[in-house]
Amino acid sequence: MPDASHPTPRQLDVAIVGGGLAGLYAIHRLRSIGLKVRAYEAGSGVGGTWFWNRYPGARCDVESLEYSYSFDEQLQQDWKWPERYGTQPEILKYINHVADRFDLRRDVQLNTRIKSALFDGKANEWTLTTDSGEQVRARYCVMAAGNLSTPRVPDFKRLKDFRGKWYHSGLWPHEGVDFSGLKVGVIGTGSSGVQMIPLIAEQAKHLTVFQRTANFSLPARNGPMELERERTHKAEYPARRRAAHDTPFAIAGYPKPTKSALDAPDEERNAAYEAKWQEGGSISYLYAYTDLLVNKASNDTASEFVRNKIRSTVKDRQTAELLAPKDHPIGTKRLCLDTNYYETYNRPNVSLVDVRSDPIEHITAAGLRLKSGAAFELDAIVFATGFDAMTGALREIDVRTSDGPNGGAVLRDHWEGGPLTYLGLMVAGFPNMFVVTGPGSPGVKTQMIASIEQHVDWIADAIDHLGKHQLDRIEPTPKAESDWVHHVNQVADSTLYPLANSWYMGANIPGKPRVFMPYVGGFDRYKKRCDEVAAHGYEGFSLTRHAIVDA
Ligand code: N01
Repeated sequence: MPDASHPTPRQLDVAIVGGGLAGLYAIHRLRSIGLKVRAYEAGSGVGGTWFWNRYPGARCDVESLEYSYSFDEQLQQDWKWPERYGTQPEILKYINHVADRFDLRRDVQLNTRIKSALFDGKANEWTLTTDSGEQVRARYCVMAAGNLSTPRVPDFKRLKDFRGKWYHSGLWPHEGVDFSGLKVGVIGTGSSGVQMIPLIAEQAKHLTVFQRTANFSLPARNGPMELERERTHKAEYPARRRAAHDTPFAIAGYPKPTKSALDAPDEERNAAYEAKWQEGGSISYLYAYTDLLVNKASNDTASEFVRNKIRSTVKDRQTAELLAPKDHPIGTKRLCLDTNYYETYNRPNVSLVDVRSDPIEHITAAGLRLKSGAAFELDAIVFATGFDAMTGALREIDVRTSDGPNGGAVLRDHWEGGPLTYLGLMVAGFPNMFVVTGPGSPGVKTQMIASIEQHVDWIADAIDHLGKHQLDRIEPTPKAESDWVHHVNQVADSTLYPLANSWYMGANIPGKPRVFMPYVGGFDRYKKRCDEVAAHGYEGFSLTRHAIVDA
């Protein structure tokens, strides 16, 4: 029921869920084909991930000249990135600039969380309901709610008893946190933990890192933007962006590897890894040889190189061994980039605790206690414990249809055994609902903004195509969906990715189905497939016309 304060539902062509990089580009692109659109954003500002993740050291692990929109040549020429990798405040500033420059804010409704989305088959229309009870009707719905936007605090017992303050990396206070003089505990050593640990260590009286799984991290080699590099990059921008479309990660400029790591003599191989290590960045390293992500023996050489770097950096041998990952091949979990991460463990005020062998039993008023009984006194606890990735944001919305071949469908039920999509773009049984960079798409394995633009362009073209052909409904066939899911799994199974307990697999959420969610066949292959599907009259989709009946 609509709230009394919102008696008349707003009528749109497209309702967009999310006001991050994807939602904002969707407003711009869909407006350009004459559609009435509006984005609904839970935060009090635009920016999505970059609005929420304000923890110390938060910055992108893709270089700034790449990690930016390409849709407007003047924008990419004008914007000046001060550093090789953008910091969270810098990226948020950029996103706000884009919102102003393209007049996007008038179609963003902030402080508004979408609670449900119901498709009425007779009216051929989605009705979205917000947390204040407002209803919005739209022919199409674009889910741009993010892949890492549902923060997860593990279910530790007695957290409410803790007398100190606790924080999650993805819900960081806007005013910042001063850890000076405090005993701080950080739980989690993924990308967020690895970035914040060196900076918290500089402030805190003592920092204890609670590590369950060691992660590989490479030096970012961040620094001020080199002016010559910026000049050449900008001179070649359009060509570089086009070239990026023909690469697996949607980033151009890395020489394509030509041989297996096993075909290089030890000395040559170590020299290659050393050069990549000195250069900084993860793509360059994983792209050193053709088979680092598909051949375990090849990967072992790259993994061992980094383990040896950790051993030579961290002075305490036991700590070094704990930090050296041995349970997964390098690159099969998101490879971290850091500034002084391993060096931080040489500080006298930092200690590492292995909570794999001795798990956290519960939180106490004064800190936390491990299963063995060991107790730690803490003034603050930071959860760098990740997100309900890829499906969390959509599962939090009650998405359903009012009718269908088997009665109404419920997205949570449809995805009970793991997410099902066709091309990561649409879900069978949920007409006119598009997903941006969702499960089944390569999004999270690429330069994300390139994927966002590619997805949104495809969606805009599809809606435009429908309009031009007097059609008003699109949905994938169940067969196209199951074939795609099969293909996504087959491709993943031909790689080393499934060997890691990663958020790609849903492994970080107890009870979540273990299904490999991203498409790891590469952005280039994926884009080609999407283009072919469209060129062949939206192969695998059913496109129809429905009479509109007033509700
Ligand atoms: O989260 P994570 P994140 N007890 O899920 C541990 C992107 N990102 O926020 O591995 C103890 O990677 C967990 O341990 P385990 C990027 O795509 C990008 O760091 O499950 N520990 C792990 O160590 C990234 O991959 C950037 O055994 C527990 C950690 O918490 C993604 O976001 C920066 C635990 C969670 O790591 C997520 O990164 C930041 C428990 N009960 C993030 N539960 C950049 O662009 C969980 N953990 C650089």
